[in-house]
Amino acid sequence: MASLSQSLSGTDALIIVDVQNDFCPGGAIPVPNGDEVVPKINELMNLFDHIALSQDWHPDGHLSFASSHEGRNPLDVVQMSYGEQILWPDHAVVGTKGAEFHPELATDKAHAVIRKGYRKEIDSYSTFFENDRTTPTGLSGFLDRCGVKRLFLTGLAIEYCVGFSALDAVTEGFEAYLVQDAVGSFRNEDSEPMRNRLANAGVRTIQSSELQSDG
Ligand code: VGL
Ligand code: ZN
Repeated sequence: MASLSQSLSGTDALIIVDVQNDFCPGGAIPVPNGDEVVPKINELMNLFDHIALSQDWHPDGHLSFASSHEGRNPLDVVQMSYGEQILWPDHAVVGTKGAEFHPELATDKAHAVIRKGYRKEIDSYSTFFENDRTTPTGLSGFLDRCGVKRLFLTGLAIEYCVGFSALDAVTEGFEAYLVQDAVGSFRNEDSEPMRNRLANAGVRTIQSSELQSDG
């Protein structure tokens, strides 16, 4: 088999999705071993000229929280103005420890921090568009202005925020790669449908060991 190894250049960007305490062990919606992506992502940061972090950033009483809907529980589905919305435990609340990035994530190396989900009525899984599918986060503008063509996606979690970010990356005209060993999943068994959607959309997969800087 031909080597999948990719030489990186100035038109490549590393996208790090929601590596926050609430998505790591001990957090509100933990990804088992979610913190294991941190050292891998920190190493990858040394290879890229463009690095963007996303941060799930919800006000108190956000409508994606089950606690905002009388009699509802986490994982119930409700109807929002833009369609169906899964309800979650309170998480990534502005100003809380859970909303902060994992303490070992090398955030100093990032060039942009894109916050999402800060409008009370709209959730946001994707780092490009909120769940109404029309409100942009601004990430495409940043990447376009920097001349970026290829995106390498990492972070938490494949089923929601990483997955929808990768799908939008393709529709926004980028070539998208999922860095498999630097992406966490809530439950491996449940990530299959999203992995299939990504493959069908043309998102490629790669291991972090296959990436190298060209200079
Ligand atoms: C996420 C559920 C709710 C994620 C964010 O980062 O995958 N999941 N908010
Ligand atoms: Zn959220």
